[in-house]
Amino acid sequence: MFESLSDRFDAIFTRLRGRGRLGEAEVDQALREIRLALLEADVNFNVVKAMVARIRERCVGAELSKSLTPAQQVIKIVNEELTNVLGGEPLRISYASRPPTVVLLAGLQGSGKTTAAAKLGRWFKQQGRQPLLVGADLQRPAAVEQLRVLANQAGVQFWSEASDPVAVARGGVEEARRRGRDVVVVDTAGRLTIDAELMDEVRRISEAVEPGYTFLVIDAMTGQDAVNTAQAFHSTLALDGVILTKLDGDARGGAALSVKEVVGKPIAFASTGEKLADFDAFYPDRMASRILGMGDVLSLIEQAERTYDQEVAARGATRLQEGRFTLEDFLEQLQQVRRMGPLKGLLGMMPGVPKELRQADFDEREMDWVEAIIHSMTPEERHDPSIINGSRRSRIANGSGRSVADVNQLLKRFGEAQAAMRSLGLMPKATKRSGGNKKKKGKRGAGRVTPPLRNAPRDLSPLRPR
Ligand SMILES: Nc1nc2c(ncn2[C@@H]2O[C@H](COP(=O)(O)OP(=O)(O)O)[C@@H](O)[C@H]2O)c(=O)[nH]1
Ligand SMILES: [Mg+2]
Repeated sequence: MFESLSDRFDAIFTRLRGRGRLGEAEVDQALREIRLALLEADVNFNVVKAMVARIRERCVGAELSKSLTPAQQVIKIVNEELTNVLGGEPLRISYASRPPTVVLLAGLQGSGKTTAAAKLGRWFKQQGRQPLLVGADLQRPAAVEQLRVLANQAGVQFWSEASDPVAVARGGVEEARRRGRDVVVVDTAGRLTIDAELMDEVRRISEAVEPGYTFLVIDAMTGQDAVNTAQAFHSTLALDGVILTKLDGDARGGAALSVKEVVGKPIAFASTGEKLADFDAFYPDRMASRILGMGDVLSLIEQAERTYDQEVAARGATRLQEGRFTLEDFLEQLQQVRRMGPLKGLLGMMPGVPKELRQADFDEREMDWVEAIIHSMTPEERHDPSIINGSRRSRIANGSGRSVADVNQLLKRFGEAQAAMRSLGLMPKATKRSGGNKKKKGKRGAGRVTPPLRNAPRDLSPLRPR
């Protein structure tokens, strides 16, 4: 579902990230591509137009966040607008103070009403409710039987009788009261196309049972037709929301992206397969992130915005560039990153991080140890680790409760990191006296290697804003 759109967004954002500064031209280009991607995903033209206009407006007025790169800011805006288009907040069912809460399902034939009724029954049951499914589709005897079988599979109670649909629906609500059921889901008959008779029937059922919720079931695979159907139904029947089915079969997703804006009613539930379990409440924000292929990167961005002190980050970067990056700076950066939460959690939220790494067990204590060792150094030592001789190493080890080998290991890693920065041109070659330039790394500690401080500085580098 949404694969092609996801791929398009991925390409657009990758290009955007590759640019340092984003001027008007770059943003325009990205917006053109976004517009095309949405249109190709069969999103309603007016919806696309309005959405792109809003994104443009916000990008131009750029709510400049100091801790995000320009590309991240654009992505954040696109994600928020996509979430809005998909409905904003997820629908929260409020149950009738005088039970039962009646839920009426309407829709064209084959849209997935009967299946959705059973799935909804199962969902309500999971919410701790006692639903009753009522079969009011009396056009075909098989329809009632289908619901009975599905209800049975879902472990949900079922009721119907041979009379007319309005009477069955009304009778179903009375039956629910008798049985002490607190939710009633009424399945109704559909037609191949919208006709007056069908509309009249659902309307009469609706008047008879006064539903708390009327959901229109629409088949996502029918694209913009689904949206037009929704509009037609909404003009007759006051809809509370839409149940979008067969999302598993719809690679484009245009219907999902158009319903809310065109009909004015949100997607309440989404069905993604034939099995009863392939169904859930619809979460616009999660769906948007999924379409944008971002893992949970937005939570990550928000976390960074909340906790990352941009001034400190900038100070670190400057010192790096000037070749004055010391253990003191390192400690400061490390603490910044750690404030964002456990490393494992952060990696879990980053897209593109290999699964092995996401699932790896990080020993957060190792970072505690690194901090302890640096804390046990004097300011002079932090500025120029090359003065840390044997007796200083013992003192630092004692002070931090770690072994001399651990101290050696940290100094070695820091020396190597500086060497790496130099080779990347981040630090001038041997022009400064401070830092680890003069240090002969690993000299004293070599040969006594303890478990390396594997996860400390190196793994943090991707988290530093560029
Ligand atoms: N792949 C897939 N099939 C679905 C989904 N929802 C319903 N179906 C299938 O669509 C067909 C019509 O569903 P049904 O509930 O009988 O539609 P109704 O005529 O509106 O009651 C059935 O074969 C269902 O198994 C879905 O989300 N994904
Ligand atoms: Mg049916």
